[in-house]
Amino acid sequence: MHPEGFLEVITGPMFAGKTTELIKRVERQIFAKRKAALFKPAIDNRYSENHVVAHNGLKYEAFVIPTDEEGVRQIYEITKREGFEVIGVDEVQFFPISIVEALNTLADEGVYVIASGLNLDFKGDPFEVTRELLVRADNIVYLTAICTICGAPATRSQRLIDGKPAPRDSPIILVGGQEAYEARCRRHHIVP
Ligand code: TTP
Ligand code: MG
Ligand code: ZN
Repeated sequence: MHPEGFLEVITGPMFAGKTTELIKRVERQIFAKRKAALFKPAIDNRYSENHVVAHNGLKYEAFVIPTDEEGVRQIYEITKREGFEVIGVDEVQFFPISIVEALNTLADEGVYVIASGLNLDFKGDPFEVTRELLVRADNIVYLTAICTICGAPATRSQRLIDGKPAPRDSPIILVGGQEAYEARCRRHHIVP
């Protein structure tokens, strides 16, 4: 597909289907007989199995990786050691900034790298890792969700604490799903 190496970034707010799009793209490469793997941060325990079965019955490996410098080294070294031609990295915003160089180098070395991650945090400020990947990307897949208030395209992730908008000084990292976040359009995104 991209024998010359390629860096693709899937981004947008929560509930946009980024993970689904990532898996779809990795599985399409499996159908094409590429050796592929998925990496996901250990921080997110919403899914944890170590093997994923693609729809054609073929398996590919899913590695759960710590979100530190050692984890970044692991992604690079596992990819080289196993000779993966295609790798997907989910929730890339949770890894340290060194992942940008690691993934960009893998792409330079011929790997088709697909990274999925949030562009913006709950405040609407950029996640540095995603931003730095986006400017280096060979292709960007920008997805939107649907605003829970008005039904317009949603580009923001609203954090809710006890049903109320989270204040600006709330910590950046808070793993969660529908109990803590909603997709919102710009007009309905509130940061007190
Ligand atoms: P995502 O995979 O982006 O959320 P999702 O699964 O709803 O979206 P998609 O369907 O597009 O895959 O996961 C985002 C994670 O990041 C989730 O655990 C919440 C967390 N998070 C933060 O830690 N800080 C933030 O500011 C925001 C917005 C999310
Ligand atoms: Mg996701
Ligand atoms: Zn709205």
